[in-house]
Amino acid sequence: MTTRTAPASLGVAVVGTGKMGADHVRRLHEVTSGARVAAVVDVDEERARRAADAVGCPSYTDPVAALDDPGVDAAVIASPGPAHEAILLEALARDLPVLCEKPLTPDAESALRVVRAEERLGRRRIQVGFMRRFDGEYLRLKELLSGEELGRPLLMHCRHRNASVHDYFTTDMLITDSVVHEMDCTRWLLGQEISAVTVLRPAPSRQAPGELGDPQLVLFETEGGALVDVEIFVTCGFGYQVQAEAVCERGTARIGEGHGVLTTTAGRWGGAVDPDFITRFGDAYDLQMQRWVDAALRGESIGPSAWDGYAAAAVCEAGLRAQASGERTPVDLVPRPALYD
Ligand code: ISE
Repeated sequence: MTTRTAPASLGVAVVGTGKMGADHVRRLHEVTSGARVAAVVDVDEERARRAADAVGCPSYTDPVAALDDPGVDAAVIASPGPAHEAILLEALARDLPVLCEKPLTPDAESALRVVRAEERLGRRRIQVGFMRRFDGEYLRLKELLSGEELGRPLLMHCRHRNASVHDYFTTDMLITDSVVHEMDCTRWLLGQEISAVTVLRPAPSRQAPGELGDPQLVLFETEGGALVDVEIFVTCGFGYQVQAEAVCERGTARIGEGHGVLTTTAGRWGGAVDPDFITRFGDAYDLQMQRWVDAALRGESIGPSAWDGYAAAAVCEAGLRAQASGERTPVDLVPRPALYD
């Protein structure tokens, strides 16, 4: 196993050049300081070359070859979830800092293998791309819930709406691709593990394509006795909305109301709804990347860890069972290793 010292400027291999990967290449090239895109990887050779040419770096179809490029000090993983484990293990074997888009891996068993590999390395190298933890409103909510003013959080009401989804989006993905963010936010905001999940399904919207069971209502119970409900509606049609209201002993706090510019004209008043997560969480993605680069340059790791990725995967598994059975389903979690305390 290699042990590395941090470089002066971080050479980043971006693995995967789909929607998120391409946006991260742009971000690293144009927005982030202290880093440069040192390699671009995609199984589609032509797509990799196009993305690499735009920033003037080598392109690869094999992630392992990219990690061995002498200019590469770190990796951003934005390839499909099933490809993550192999790349994460290779990165850990080279002691490389990684920012990995969610999911860490598609299931709890493989996520735990990644956690164990990081434990063997003896230090945290992986940050998971739960970008909401870098959003200004979420950060303010976290600060409020960690303070004394509002008292203990009792309930949280969340709404997560997407205008539309791709044809390949399945009913499972409402849980694993979308509600996974509320799983992470619940654990982070309340500082508690989720102990059980229940999923209720109304008659689907007639706007939902094919067999997609959209919307759904998901209920989390936490180990400290709080209840969190999540409306997930991925074909709402009107835009992208992510809202949360924490109900505490002495008050409430709401975020995601989207009070931007309000216009009044032609007998109406109103504002704009974000089209998608790239715009709604644009600043959060930028801050997440900058903080990851800064930490990597200091030889440190911050933010959501491999343990958080594993815990989210375990809650997703319970969520999928709950979705299929309609029953309250306990979450099965191994004890948290000391590395993540
Ligand atoms: C997407 O993959 C994301 O991560 C977005 O944040 C989420 O809102 C969306 O529902 C997912 O499909």
